Amino acid sequence: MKNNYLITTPIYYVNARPHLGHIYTTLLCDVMNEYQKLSGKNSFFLTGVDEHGDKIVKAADLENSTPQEYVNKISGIFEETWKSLKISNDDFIRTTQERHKKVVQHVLNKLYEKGDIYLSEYEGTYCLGCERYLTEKELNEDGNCPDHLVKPEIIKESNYFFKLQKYLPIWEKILENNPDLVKPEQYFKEISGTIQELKKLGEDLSISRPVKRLTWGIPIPFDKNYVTYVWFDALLNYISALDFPDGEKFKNYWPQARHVIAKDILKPHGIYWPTMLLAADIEIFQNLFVHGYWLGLNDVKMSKSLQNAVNPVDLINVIGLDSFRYFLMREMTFGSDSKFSESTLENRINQDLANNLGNLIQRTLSMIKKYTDGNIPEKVTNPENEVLDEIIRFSVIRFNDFMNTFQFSKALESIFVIIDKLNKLIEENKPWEMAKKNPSLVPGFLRMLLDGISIVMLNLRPFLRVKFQQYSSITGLHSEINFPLNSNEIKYNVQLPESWDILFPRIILTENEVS
Ligand code: ME8
Repeated sequence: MKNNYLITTPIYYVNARPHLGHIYTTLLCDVMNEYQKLSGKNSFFLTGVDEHGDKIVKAADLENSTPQEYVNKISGIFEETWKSLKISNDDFIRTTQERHKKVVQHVLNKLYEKGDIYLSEYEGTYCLGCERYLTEKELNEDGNCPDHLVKPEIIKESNYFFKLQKYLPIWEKILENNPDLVKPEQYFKEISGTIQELKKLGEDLSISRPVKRLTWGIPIPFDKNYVTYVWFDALLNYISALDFPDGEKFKNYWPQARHVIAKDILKPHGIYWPTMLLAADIEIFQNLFVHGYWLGLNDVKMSKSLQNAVNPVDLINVIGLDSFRYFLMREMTFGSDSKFSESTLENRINQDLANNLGNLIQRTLSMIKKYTDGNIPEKVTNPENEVLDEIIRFSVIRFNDFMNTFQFSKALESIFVIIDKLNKLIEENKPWEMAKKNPSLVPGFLRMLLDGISIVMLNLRPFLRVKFQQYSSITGLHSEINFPLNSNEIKYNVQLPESWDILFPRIILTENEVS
């Protein structure tokens, strides 16, 4: 069981096409999935779409479609996008699927029978964008939702309520005993703070909507006048996709669940979901990993509703998928916000990939071509080698520590320490002069560089899938090596080919190339 790993993205609303924010979270999970697989885990990667709620009905109306026609169309676009980005998800859950509805109704019945759901009246400020009531404290100084920048509606109605208050103290205790459950720490603190606020307010969670206001939802099984509140419905995707309650997937993967979200949906995941799990007698997830926002113009969270979202497909066509993946993973420090601009993208790719890594590879392969006639030299041991081995050993340990906690930016930085050292070794040892003064040392020196590069490329596999394949087909590097890497396993075919394409060309992004 410990060898299993479940990774989930949020299920995205289908009121618009995927934008950079959705793509980021999905790529992040894809990189982790790949990393876990390379580390010998049975990793299951779940993503999907959230198809119910007011927002979807409004979006369908605008297109003169029925909600079902509309969600079929946009869900299809999400699936196609993941295919075109080579995302290796194992399942794609849609909340309109029967398998999902069945589980939502099962859980609702269970909680109702247990007495954890009751009918009551409520009045509050409701943000349609967030699909939840916001407390006064959550509004900005203009009284608007801070994410959607619109005034929430005042809504008063009878609804079914889930006894949130009953489970808050239990959840609080669990958090106290598991300080690593929510990462990074600032979000752990935020959840602890929200628990205190909610306890003070003393309110439970409304989990239904009257059909006279909304029909596009999962019917409440014990009252046909209501449908299920979209968050109560959506959060259950994480177990309905695993065939809860009796499915093998649920038994095998749920105990190893890791959820990845951005901070916009911290409250539903950090408060509603765990209390729902507690009420349903289901084990709490292992971790909740929370990232920040990609910011667009004027440093505002990128989102389709604000019309400031980047269309990444155009960019990817220009710079390639691997470079794009690398940029997103390197640029955003996990947990913090990041600004997206074409100039940062261009600089990052040219600096890190073209100049540092790309040149290192190109120079080393060209020297092997020149000084050993393209034959991969034999390995020798020398003092330089030992220093480099120590740097590699240290960097790789750091890489793995950072990878396991989603700190991909720092993980990549650790690998670039090796790249910098290899570049420095070339500058200091000047193999072109060595070839004149001490030619017998050249092959061993080049082999040392090549092995260093191979370790770099093997570690970068979860980020640079296509480039790694290209590198291993040039060098004949045997690629069936899992994490943790053992440098003794590094083996090559004997000869470099006559020529090869440059792995990391410089990119130029002009106004004309990207719309
Ligand atoms: O909230 N920066 O769906 P959603 C970074 N259906 N990530 C971003 C982002 C940005 N500017 N914008 C969006 C929902 N995201 C619910 C979820 S889960 C049971 C239900 C990413 O379409 C990020 O992962 O609004 C964020 O949490 C998610 O998209 C919200 O997607």
